[in-house]
Amino acid sequence: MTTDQKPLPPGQFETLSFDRFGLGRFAWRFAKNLDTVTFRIAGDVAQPVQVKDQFAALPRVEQVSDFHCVTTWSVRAVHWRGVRFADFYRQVVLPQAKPQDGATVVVLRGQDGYRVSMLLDDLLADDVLLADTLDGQPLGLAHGAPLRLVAPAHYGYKHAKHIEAIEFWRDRRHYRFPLPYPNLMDHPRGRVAFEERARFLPMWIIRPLYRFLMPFARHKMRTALEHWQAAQRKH
Ligand SMILES: Nc1nc2c(c(=O)[nH]1)N[C@H]1C(S)=C(S)[C@@H](COP(=O)(O)O)O[C@H]1N2
Ligand SMILES: [Mo]
Repeated sequence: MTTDQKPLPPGQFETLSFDRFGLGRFAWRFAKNLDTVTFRIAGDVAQPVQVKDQFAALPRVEQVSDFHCVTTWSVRAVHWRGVRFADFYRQVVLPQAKPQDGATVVVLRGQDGYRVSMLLDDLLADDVLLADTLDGQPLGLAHGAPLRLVAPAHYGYKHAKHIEAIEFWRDRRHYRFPLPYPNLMDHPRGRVAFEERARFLPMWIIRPLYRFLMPFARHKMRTALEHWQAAQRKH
């Protein structure tokens, strides 16, 4: 088990509860498949692959890591279980999908329509997981069931939840951060240590702006989750 306990990075404050969070426009879009890990590998690959049993065969790891949202809240010591992205890449993507040379822009898509890009090199780091378990429990709707990305060195918005596709592209043409948030609110890497919160915008605008917007997004996510939970109880 790897443990990763560091002082809070620049511009972050600690929150004690780990809540459902995300872009407001996805609050009311609920993933339908919460139980079965299955997703496509696509993009500039020789052979698109639907992953299912291959995933269950990969080695599993546990990890405790801090979680940092770009809107300035952090949760310490989150306990995940899953598969290292690097193992998935080497044991499934390379031999089965056979990405073309230079297919290093990775786009992760969620069942709710969310999408985000990461650089392949960043995903191959030791602490990047495709996680299906949080605190010993399946992820649930709040935290990205059935499978989500965990990349502790990167802001939370890179941690795609409800993964339904992972694409490997040779360029960024196939990717647009979800509207109405233009690509300038995204950063190709989004590293926490370097405050890569956004491109172009200066930190003295972006930090207070995000901190101001955060409670509205959190409230919207919580209301939607409570609504979804009430509907589940009726069925
Ligand atoms: N599918 C999907 N993944 C997503 C999001 C989303 O709205 N939809 N929001 C991102 C953001 S901004 C954050 S901070 C984290 C929140 O993870 P949590 O809900 O487990 O707290 O999920 C990220 N992944
Ligand atoms: Mo976030």
